Amino acid sequence: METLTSNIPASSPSSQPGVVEQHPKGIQARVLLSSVFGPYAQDDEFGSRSINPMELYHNQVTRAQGSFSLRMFHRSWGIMMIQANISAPCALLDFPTREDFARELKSNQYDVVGITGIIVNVGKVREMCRMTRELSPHSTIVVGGHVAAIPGIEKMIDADHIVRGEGVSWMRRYLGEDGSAPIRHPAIVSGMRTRIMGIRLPERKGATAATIIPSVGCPMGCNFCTTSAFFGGKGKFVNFYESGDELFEVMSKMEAELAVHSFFVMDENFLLHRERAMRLLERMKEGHKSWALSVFASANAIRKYTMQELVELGVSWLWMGLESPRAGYSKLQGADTRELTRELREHGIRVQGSTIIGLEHHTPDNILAEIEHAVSHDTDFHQFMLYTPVPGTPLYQQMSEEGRLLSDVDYADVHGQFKFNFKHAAISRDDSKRFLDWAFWRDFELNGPSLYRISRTLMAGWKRYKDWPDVRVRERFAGEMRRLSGVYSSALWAMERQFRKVDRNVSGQIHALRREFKQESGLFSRMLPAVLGPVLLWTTRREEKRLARGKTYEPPTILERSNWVEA
Ligand code: B12
Ligand code: SF4
Repeated sequence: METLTSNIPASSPSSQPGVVEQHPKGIQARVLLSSVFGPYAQDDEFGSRSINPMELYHNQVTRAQGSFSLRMFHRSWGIMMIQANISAPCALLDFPTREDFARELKSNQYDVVGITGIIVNVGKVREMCRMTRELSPHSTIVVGGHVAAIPGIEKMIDADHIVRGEGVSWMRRYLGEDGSAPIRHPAIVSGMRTRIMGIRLPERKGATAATIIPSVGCPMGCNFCTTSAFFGGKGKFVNFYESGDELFEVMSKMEAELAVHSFFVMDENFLLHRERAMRLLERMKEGHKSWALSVFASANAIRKYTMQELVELGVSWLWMGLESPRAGYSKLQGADTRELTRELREHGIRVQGSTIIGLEHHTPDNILAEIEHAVSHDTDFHQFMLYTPVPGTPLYQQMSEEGRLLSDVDYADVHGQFKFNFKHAAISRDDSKRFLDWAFWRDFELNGPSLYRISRTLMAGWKRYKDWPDVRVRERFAGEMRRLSGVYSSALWAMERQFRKVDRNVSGQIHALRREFKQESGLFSRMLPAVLGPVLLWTTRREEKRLARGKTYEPPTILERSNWVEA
C-alpha cells in the first residue's frame, strides 16, 4: 500500500465537503458509526505504529516507566456523543478489527456509514471507505473527526461527506433533526482495562470516573493547537453546556447512572470559563456533592482561582501546559509554573505537565537545560510531545508558506511521538527523537514512577484537609485514603525495591513516603503491604520480562446499538 504523505497525488475526487443536505430516509436511515480498525500497537501498511498504541498514558506520558507505566484505553467519545443525540437506529463499533467491520457491513443494511479518525488514521479511513464501497455499495459514507483537516482529503479517500468541526449538529441536520436541540450526554466510563505493575485493575461499577464533555475547542488559539483550530480557532469554541447549572444536571445524571463520584472533564480549558465553574461549585455545595474533577486548564486560567476554590470544586487532577517560558504563549503569561505546580500538589491536586520539545528557539545547546527545567516541576505525570505542525493549524499554514514542511513524511507518523515533520532551524529529525526520548527518561529517573508521585500528592492533600471544616472536601480526601492507602502502601513497598536499580535516592524517598502512609493509615492498610507488596513486586518483575519480549496491549472491540429494530 502506498504511504499517505502531504505530496500524495490526487486519486478519485469523489466527494466534496459542503452544506448539509438531508438523507432521503431521515431518521429512518440505519447508521453505523465506527472508529478505525486495529490492532494499533504494531507497524502495518495502514498506519498502525508500535510507537503509537491506543493508550493515552503509555503512549505519551508514562511510556518510559516500564512496568510502572499506567496503561488504559479510552472509548471514542466523539461518535458516542453523536450516537446519543440522533433518533435513527444506530450501531456503534469501537476498536473493530477489519474483519469485525466487514462482518458488520455485510450483516446489516446500513444507509449511512460514519467513520471517525484523526490525522494519523488516514490510511485506515481510506481502507474503510474502500471496504464500504465494496461490501455495502448503497451506503452513504460520512467521515468526521480531525482527519477531515488534511488538505486535499477528499482526493485521498472515497467518501460522500467529509465533516469538519462539530459533528453532533451536522449528523442531526443530515438526518432531518434539529441541529441545535439540547445535547444528551452519553454515559461514558472514562477508562477501561487499566493495568499497572503487571496487574489489570478490577472493573467495578463506579470505580472509574465518568467522562463529561462540556465543550469542544479552545478560544486561546495557540498556534500549534489542533483542537482549537478544528473548532474555529482563536476566540471560538463550541459549548455543549453553557452554564454551571446545566453541567451540574448532567453530572448528577451520570452520578446516578454510573454510580460515580469522580469525573474526567474533557474540555480543553475547563477553568477558563470561571462563571460556569463557580456556579457549578455553588450547586455542588447546595447538593452536598463531594465530587472529584480531573480537568485540563492553562496556567493563566488556574490563576483565576484560589487554591481553596479549586479544592472545593473538587479539582483533584489538573493537566497543564508547561511550555518553555521563552516561547511566549499567552496562556502562561505571568505564571511561575514551578511555584504553581508545587502549590497545587501541596493542596492534594495531582498535576500532569505537558511540555513541547523542539520549539523554534530550541537548539542542541539549550534544549537539555529546557528539559531539565520542565522536569524540575516534579509533576505527578509529564507528557512530552514534539512541536508538530498539524494540518489545519496556524503553525501548519506558516510552515507551509515558509516551505519547511517535509513532504515525504507519512501522515501515520505525524503524531508528535516520533520525529519532526518539518525542517527545524537547529535540530535534526533524528535528534528530535533522541531529545524527546531523553525527556521521558530523565523525568522518570529524577522523579520516579508516577504512581509514587500521585501517592505523595494524595498524602499531602490528606494531611492538609483531613480536618477541614467543609465536610465535602474532608470526605473526598478521606474516601481516597480509605480506598487507596493500603494499595498505595503495598505498591510503594514493591516500588521501593524495584526502583533501587534505577536510582537509590528516589528509592529512599519512596521508603519515607511509605512510612508516612503507615502512620496515617488504619490497621488493615498498615498490614496489607506485608501480603500484597511481595505479590506486586512479583507481578512487576513478570511484567518487565513480558515487555522486554515485546508484549503490547489492545483495546477490546465493542458494539452498541441504539433505537434498534431488526430489519
Ligand atoms: C481521547 C483521546 C484519545 C484517545 C483515543 C480514543 C479513541 N477511541 O480513539 C487516546 C488517548 C488513545 C488517543 C490517542 C492518540 N491521540 Co488523541 N485525543 C483524545 C482527546 C483527548 C479527546 C477526544 C475526544 O473525545 N474529544 C471530544 C469529542 C466530542 O470530540 P471529537 O472526537 O473531536 O469529535 C467531534 C468532532 O470531531 C466530530 N466527529 C468526530 N468523529 C466524527 C465522525 C463523524 C462521522 C462525524 C460526522 C463527525 C465526527 O464530531 C464530534 C462531536 O463534535 C483529543 C483532544 C480533544 N480535546 O479532542 C485527542 C486528539 C484527538 N488526539 C490526538 C492525537 C495526536 C493522538 C495520538 C496520535 C497522540 C499520541 N501520540 O498519543 C494518539 C493516536 C492513537 C491512535 N493509534 O490512533 C490529537 C489529534 C490531532 C489531529 N489533528 O489528528 C488530539 C486532537 C489531541 C491534540 N490536541 O493533539 N487520543
Ligand atoms: S490553551 Fe491549550 S487547548 Fe487552548 S489553544 Fe492553547 S494548547 Fe490548545
